[in-house]
Order: sequence, then structure tokens, then C-alpha cells
Amino acid sequence: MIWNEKMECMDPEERKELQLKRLKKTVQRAYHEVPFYHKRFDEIGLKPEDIKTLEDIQKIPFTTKDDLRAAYPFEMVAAEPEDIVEIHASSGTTGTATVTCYTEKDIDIWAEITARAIGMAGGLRKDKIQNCYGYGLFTGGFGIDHGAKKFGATVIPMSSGNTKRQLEIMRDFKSDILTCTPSYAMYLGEALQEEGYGPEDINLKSGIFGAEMWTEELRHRIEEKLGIIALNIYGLTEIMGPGVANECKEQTGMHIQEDHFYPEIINPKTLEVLGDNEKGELVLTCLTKTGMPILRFRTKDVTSLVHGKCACGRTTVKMTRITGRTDDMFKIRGVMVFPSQIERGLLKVSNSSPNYQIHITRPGTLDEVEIKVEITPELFSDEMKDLDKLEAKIAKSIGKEIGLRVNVTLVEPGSLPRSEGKAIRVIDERNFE
Ligand code: DLL
Repeated sequence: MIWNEKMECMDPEERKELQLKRLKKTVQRAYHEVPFYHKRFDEIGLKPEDIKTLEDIQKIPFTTKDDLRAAYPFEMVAAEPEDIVEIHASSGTTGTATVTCYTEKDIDIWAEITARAIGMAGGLRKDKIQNCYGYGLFTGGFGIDHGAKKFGATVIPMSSGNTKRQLEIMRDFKSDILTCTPSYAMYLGEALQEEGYGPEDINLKSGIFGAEMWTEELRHRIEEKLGIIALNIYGLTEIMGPGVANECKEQTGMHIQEDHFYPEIINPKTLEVLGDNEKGELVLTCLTKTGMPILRFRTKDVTSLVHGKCACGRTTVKMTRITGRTDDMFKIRGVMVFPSQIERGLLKVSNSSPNYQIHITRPGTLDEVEIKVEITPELFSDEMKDLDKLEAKIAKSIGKEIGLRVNVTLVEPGSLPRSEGKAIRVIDERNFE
């Protein structure tokens, strides 16, 4: 079902006019209400009136995650405090969080775009949506919740975790649509099987999965295990949350909700804007957001854009599955982690060595992190039990920093590879290509 035929199937030329009108308005708002943008524009002699065509967007400087961090928590807000009705923050732990503020109008738009995702997943008003994205500062839980209510479906606000209960509710309530990260969907499928049940014992017809990288192979496995059609959903806190782009049943990429977001693909090195089908970094501009309108945000996510009418009838541009990042951020079980946080945790433990390597694997369905740390030559001769203690101490300190459990293995001094340039700190053995 197409939730908003007018917007999703609009003639592309007509949509461009709408985008330009909205872009001009948002640029005015950002310039006049956000000192950061005022200064940025003035520095290069750019005036909001200089944006006369959609291509003129290229005159606007990029906004980065560092800019947003520097503005922590509320400096990017473009609305009066009394008009802000909800706040969310990125899934990273302290120090890396970026905050986003929504007006009532923003929440309505957010609900609109996730309602579109539910439409794409074959949603009906009588459907029950088991929402296992985390509720809280993370945008996943509330984003889907707002959309499910706007759609008129029934939301089961499970939030994440407690797998046994999730399965019980799924069977007893006869949930129709599942929303969670793809790795958790797979985990639920396996747990279902372990309990002696199969797809025939549940009522699910589709799933809306995102918030982390995943592959076609994982899609097939989830579909088989749960007996559903599995669809991709993309979004990020800085721009809105889930729903920025949603996949339809054609499963050929995610439709960007272009009436609300303007996408560009750039070469991350030269910053040049790339054409259709060319892989590069996704840059997004909010066209309608009023609480915190972000212009030309460098997402660091690697994808490409595909224009043209989809077999589903929608005319919005599609972005292909994300295959990587242009920075060193990685997500572990849905939580954003930067190597610098791991390093901080490691080095808080006195007599730990700064030579380390982070190994990420997905042995079954859930991510595992192992941090190999060289021991200093002085410690090398120590008793085994002292080394075990040190491992546990480092694991605890890092765990505190990133909010996740990690395994630490001490390795011999000098055994980790040295690099003359940028050290290779992260070995991600999960395959997302
Ligand atoms: O992950 C929002 C979201 C919630 C999206 C639920 C989809 C479903 P953040 O925590 O701010 O927000 O993380 C945003 O996650 O820049 C990507 O690197 C990654 N990401 C999000 N969706 C996908 C996806 C939410 N479908 C960051 N495929 C983004 C690959 C994704 N990566």
C-alpha cells in the first residue's frame, strides 16, 4: 500500500519545485535562527537569497558530526524552547552523543515517513506492530511508534531485549509486523527455533529492519527463519531518525523521502558531487525540519543513488544498501562506537599498553568484540592469574566507556602489526558487501 500517493508518486519535476521552495525556506530559517549557520554563511559571503536553484545547494558548506558535537546540547536549535516537544540523541555513549530536538511539526513529519515504511511493508490498520527497537534517547523505538500510530495500526511497544518475552508476545498477540535491528531479527528467528517453533507458529508477514549494516544473505536467512518479507530502513539521529529512506517490496533499494530530505553523493576525498549510480558518501539536507534544520550533513555512510520510477509506482530516488563508512565509527549491536572510546577505556588502566587492535566478528547472529592488547615487557613474566586480572580490569574499563561488554585478550609484546601511517585499529570481519 502506498501511504501518501501524492508525495511518493509525484512527478519528479514537480517534486523538484517543491524541494526548492522548501530548501529556500529552511535555509532562511537556519541562517536567521542558528548562529552557527549565520557565521558559516557570513564567513564565505553567502546569503540565503543566493540559493536560487537546487544546484545552488552546493554553495552551502557541509555540516559534520564534529560541528554538532561542538554545538552540544542545544546550540543548533532553531525554535523556541516552548516549541520543542521531544529530544533524542545518537546511540553513542557520553562524549560522542549528538542531540536532536523536534517541534510538534517535526514529530508529525517523522510519523509520516515511518508510516510510509509501514505502508511499504504491506501494513494494514488492523495490524499489530511489534516494535523491538529501543525506546529512549535512541530514535528507533519512538520513530516507529509515532509512525504506527499515525498509520492507525496497533503498536506493541516492546523495546529491545528479553527475547523469551518477545517470542511469547509474538505468538500470543499474533504480531503482524516486526521492527528491530536485522541482527536481532535473526536472533529472534533462531531463538524461536530453539524453543521448538517455526514460522508456521507465528503470524508475522513482514519486518522493517535497520539501524546497522546488513547484507542480502542475512535478509534471506531472516526471511526463511521467520517466514516474512524483510525490508530495509535507513535513518540517523542528526537528520530525523528512522524513515529517512524506506524499502518497498521490490527490495531494490530504499526510497528517500525526498519531499523532506535532499540527498547528494560526494567523493569523500575531493568533496565533488557525484552522479547517479556512483558510490560515495551520502550528504543529507533537511527540507522541512524546524526544530533543528541541518544543511548538507556528511553522514559518512557509503551508498549510491538510483533515479527512475520503481516498479512499485513510487518516483522517489532510491539509495542502495549501505556498504561501509568513510570514518572509523562502527556499530556493535546497534550502539555506535568510536575506536577513540575504546582507547580511552584501555588507557585508564595503568600499566596497560597503548598497542591494541579491535576485532569485530559475528560468530552467530550477534556481534562480538575482542580487543587484543599487547602486554608490556615488564608484565610479560607475570603470573597467569595476574594477567587474567588485568584482562578483566581492561574489559571492565572499556565496557564502562562504551556501554557494551567486550572480551580482552592480552598478547605478547610486539606481536601486533605496526604501521608507519594510520594504525589499523579495527578489523571488522563481518561482511557487509
Ligand atoms: O540508527 C536510526 C534508525 C533507527 C535507523 C531504526 C533505522 C532503524 P543512529 O543511532 O543515529 O540512528 O545511527 C545512524 O546508523 O549513519 C548508519 O551508519 C547506520 N544505519 C542506520 N540505518 C542503517 C541501515 C539510527 N539500514 C547510523 N543500513 C547511520 C546500514 C544503517 N546502516
